[in-house]
Amino acid sequence: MATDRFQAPDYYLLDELLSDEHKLIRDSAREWVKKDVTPIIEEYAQKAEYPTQLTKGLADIGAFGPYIPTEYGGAGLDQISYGLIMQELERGDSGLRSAASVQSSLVMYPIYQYGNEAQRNKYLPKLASGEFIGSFGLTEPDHGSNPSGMITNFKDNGDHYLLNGAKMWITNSPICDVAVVWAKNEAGRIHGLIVERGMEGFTTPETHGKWSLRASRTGELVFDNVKVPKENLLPNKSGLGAPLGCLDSARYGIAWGVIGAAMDCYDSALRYSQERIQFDKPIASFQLVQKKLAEMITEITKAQLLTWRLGVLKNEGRATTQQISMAKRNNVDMALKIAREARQIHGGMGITGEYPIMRHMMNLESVITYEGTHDIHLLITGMDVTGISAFR
Ligand code: TGC
Ligand code: FAD
Repeated sequence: MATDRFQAPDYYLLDELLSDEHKLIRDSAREWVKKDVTPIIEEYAQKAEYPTQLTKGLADIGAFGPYIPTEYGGAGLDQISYGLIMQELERGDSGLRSAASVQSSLVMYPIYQYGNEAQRNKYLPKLASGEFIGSFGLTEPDHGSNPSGMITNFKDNGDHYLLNGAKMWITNSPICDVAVVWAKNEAGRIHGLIVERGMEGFTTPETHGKWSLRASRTGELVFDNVKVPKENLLPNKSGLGAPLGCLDSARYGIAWGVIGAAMDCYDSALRYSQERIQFDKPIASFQLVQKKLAEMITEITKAQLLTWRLGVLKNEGRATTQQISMAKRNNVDMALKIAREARQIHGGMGITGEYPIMRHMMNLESVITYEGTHDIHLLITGMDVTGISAFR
């Protein structure tokens, strides 16, 4: 097992922009990842298993509902703290950050924001402590980038709703206790419903054979005449804007998270290039290797600045959907390119599990697609600057 020698790059002294509390939160997440995640994550990714034993640690570092108020079990932190936790988790593995993103922004956030007091009290503390694992069902087999076309639906059936349909590509579906599911009512309006494991007709088949996010469980949510109690409908928001509001929060976390993956790849490539001798010199002496490293640290620094500013805007309630799209798109692309360059610097060793590079690279192939593809985010920016939608 390789020792974790990670040293976080901070070329523009961005630590000076963080409060002492931010640094404390970031450092405790970083230490936890070093101690509990990096020693085992490669093995779990190779086995295609989610390390369930990490759930308690995730809860302890505040990764489940970082910005959810403490009265509901959340950590009551600000948006920059949330971002920093995501960065440290994804430095470990995108699968872990995914688990925290889904639980926090896609399950706890809608229950907190769109739910009533009874729903908040019933679900949020258990989700915050990791006693419950949540999943979020928006994507369907025939409706990915275009969720408004969804066919999953529910009908009023007296004292309950009858839910039918299927969701696909759902993170944590095979292990979830509760799922926030988006479905259309008889009038075609989208609503969120809380579906619990054990409800008759609700199944969660696993998706196998992924080359990406192997340490994360993915599957379907299938509803065959599931009787959902009426009190499980999220009452305070409906329409496509409701799930899209959750995505704003999760995409923001991803924009921070992938910087962690990029930092890990850069850090590993820098060290390897200083230690690996070819032609009697460290390969770091060669201009072509230096070009790669110099461009990596430049792109990481730009992404750190973009994301820090976005965090400030988010704390002030001023970050727009479109600004979040830009950061998600830019930073995932940046991280993926850095992973590919870092892989080259490691030569043949870069394809092995002895270094984290190939695992990050494969993970990022999912991250560039989920939560809105690279091109969908480009079209969101295009629409914002031109005022013209090019989606349809
Ligand atoms: P459009 O007409 O643009 O919007 C429909 C309504 O929604 C409102 N709206 C928003 N409201 C709140 N927050 C936002 N971010 C919003 N964006 C839009 C909008 O104002 C409108 O409201 P109203 O009142 O006028 O009806 O919708 P469209 O059908 O044209 O679609 C736009 C598009 C393509 C940008 C959108 O649908 C989209 O983002 N598609 C990508 C789908 C996506 O990101 N799916 C992610 C699934 S979850 C996931 O991947 C989890 S991965 C988990 C992990 O980390 O492991
Ligand atoms: P499609 O929408 O079919 O897109 C295919 C290609 O067409 C893309 O390149 C896309 O950019 C392009 N395209 C589509 N429309 C346009 C357009 N108008 N203009 C230009 N190009 C276009 N979903 C959930 O709901 N919950 C989850 O927890 C979840 N977890 C996931 C975990 C993993 C590992 C993965 C891979 C996906 C997950 N998803 C989840 C689904 C994810 O959000 C979708 O895969 C994503 O939104 C894209 O949908 P799609 O795969 O159907 O691709």
